[in-house]
Amino acid sequence: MSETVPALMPVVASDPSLYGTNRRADYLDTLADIDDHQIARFHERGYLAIRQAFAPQQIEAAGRAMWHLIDGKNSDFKGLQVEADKRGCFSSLKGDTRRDAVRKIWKFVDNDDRLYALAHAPNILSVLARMMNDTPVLFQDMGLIKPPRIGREKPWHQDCAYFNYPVGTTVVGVWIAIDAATEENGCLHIIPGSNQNGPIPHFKRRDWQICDAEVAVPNSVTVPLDPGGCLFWHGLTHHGSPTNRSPHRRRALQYHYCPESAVALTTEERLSIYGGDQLGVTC
Ligand SMILES: O=C(O)CCC(=O)C(=O)O
Repeated sequence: MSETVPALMPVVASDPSLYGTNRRADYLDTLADIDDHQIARFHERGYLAIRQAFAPQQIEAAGRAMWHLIDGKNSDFKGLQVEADKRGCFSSLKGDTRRDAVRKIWKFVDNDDRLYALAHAPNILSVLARMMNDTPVLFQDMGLIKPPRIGREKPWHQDCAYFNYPVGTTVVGVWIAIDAATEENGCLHIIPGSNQNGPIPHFKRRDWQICDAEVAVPNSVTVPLDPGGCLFWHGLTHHGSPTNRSPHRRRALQYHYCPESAVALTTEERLSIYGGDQLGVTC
């Protein structure tokens, strides 16, 4: 998610013992179901999952926008993260071979009106404002792609371990399913209530992540979503996603917001909170 992410490594199947599938998240049907009680639940449990947040036409348009950027149709756009072994030949790749070589796109909201519109949808911003009790400011935009059979694991982490904001800042991630996200193709797994335990040490292992031995897998739930479903989660909520070993692609958009009044930390200050090595913790 940031400069701390190591270069992509060969795809290795995620360890199934880290990703339980026995329990599902609780869901609301639509954004209109988010009342004050649900805002309080968000702070208690660290997430709200919404079955249908966006109209099918908006999601189809966002999916086309992602392909437009990945297919190289917008020469101003430079935010592609391509697999290391495809970087040399990427410009000559076409069709699915090209699309499957990309793991991540970012910094696109100013390049595409369709993706900007989703990030600034009034009903999303109004939910965020109630969660933060402040005006939400978009500070990161990403598209996350797990191609069929080779989509990578995102190991368990807290998003706030990547961002330079003080503990106590309500950072919120909004993850929008563009394709169906299933347990087979690498949907998100989260630990309800883990946001209440504060920051925990992160280590550079397969990624910048929580130590595998510290993940409370028995408390985790899966968050499958149909296209147009979305997940709001608190920046301290533990979450991760396994590899995609299915024949189905999984694309998602992920937007991160902070309160307008948030102040910035330095990276050193952040690492003095989240950096396992700096804290002298072993993993
Ligand atoms: O899309 C995913 O599988 C996980 C993304 C994620 O958790 C992140 O980038 O922080």
